[in-house]
Amino acid sequence: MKYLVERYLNNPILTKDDVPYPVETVHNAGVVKYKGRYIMLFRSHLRNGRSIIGIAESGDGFRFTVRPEPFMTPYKEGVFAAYEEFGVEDPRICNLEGAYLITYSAYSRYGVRICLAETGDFKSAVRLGFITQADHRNVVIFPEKINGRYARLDRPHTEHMPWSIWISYSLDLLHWGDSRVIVRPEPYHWDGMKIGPGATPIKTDKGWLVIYHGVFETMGGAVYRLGVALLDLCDPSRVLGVADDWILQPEDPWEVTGYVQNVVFCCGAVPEEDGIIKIYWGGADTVMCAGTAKISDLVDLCLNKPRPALGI
Ligand code: BMA
Repeated sequence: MKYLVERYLNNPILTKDDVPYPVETVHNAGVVKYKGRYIMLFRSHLRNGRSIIGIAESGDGFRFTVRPEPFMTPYKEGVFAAYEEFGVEDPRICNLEGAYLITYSAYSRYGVRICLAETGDFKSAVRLGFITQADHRNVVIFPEKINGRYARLDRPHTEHMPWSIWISYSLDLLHWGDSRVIVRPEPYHWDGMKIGPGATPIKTDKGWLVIYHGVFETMGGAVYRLGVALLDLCDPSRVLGVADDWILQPEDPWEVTGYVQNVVFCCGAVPEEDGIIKIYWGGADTVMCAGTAKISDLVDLCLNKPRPALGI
């Protein structure tokens, strides 16, 4: 059966061999258009197993050139050093009011939390602060204020319910609250074990399109797939539809085997003016891949073939 996401013929688009400094993987990248070019912030494992963030550029969104130096490495001083000593991972980029905001996972002996950084030129980034406590991952910020407030999706961990997608609001991007859960994993479904926001939400005429990852546990280990949900434009805590079908699963050899087998994991997507979206995903936590889809097809899937958002 044909999927709604068409894989780029020359996948993988970026591997460790394209990186001019020693790394073991290239994956889970945020991507954004900046001055007519595509900027990719990608995660790489070093040989000690900890991660850093590199930067690559492209004119067409598929053929990327990696810059000679990493973009972000764990901070060495002060409060940032304490909370990212084990590495920086899975960056998302949001163009908001002319600034480029980067949210990434900071790992340390105290757990994983999300740090907010900002850049205006992609030459360097300034860390603004941690915007979650420990045990949060996958923060994506909406690219505009909604009803006077900034909004974000994230995925706290908890032992008491399956790991779900939450929404929170802020007046200053640093202090967040009014949080509520909006989408839970669906029991015995492809996303039954846990879910998390992927790319920065995409504004469409029918709602905010959210690409998320969902995980299913098998006897052979966890399988990471991608799915879509649609949120109300004026009140994104209102879920208009979560598609029952996944839109992408590990199938290519570099998605099925690698550093972690059976993983497609999305941190970035770029909507184009012609109604096509470029979707980027890490394959098996090892390489970067890309594909395209019609935005209207993804929106229709959410609306026409929904599954319950919060279950019973
Ligand atoms: C998640 C995160 C991702 C990773 C995925 C698959 O928990 O660690 O960064 O891509 O697992 O290993």
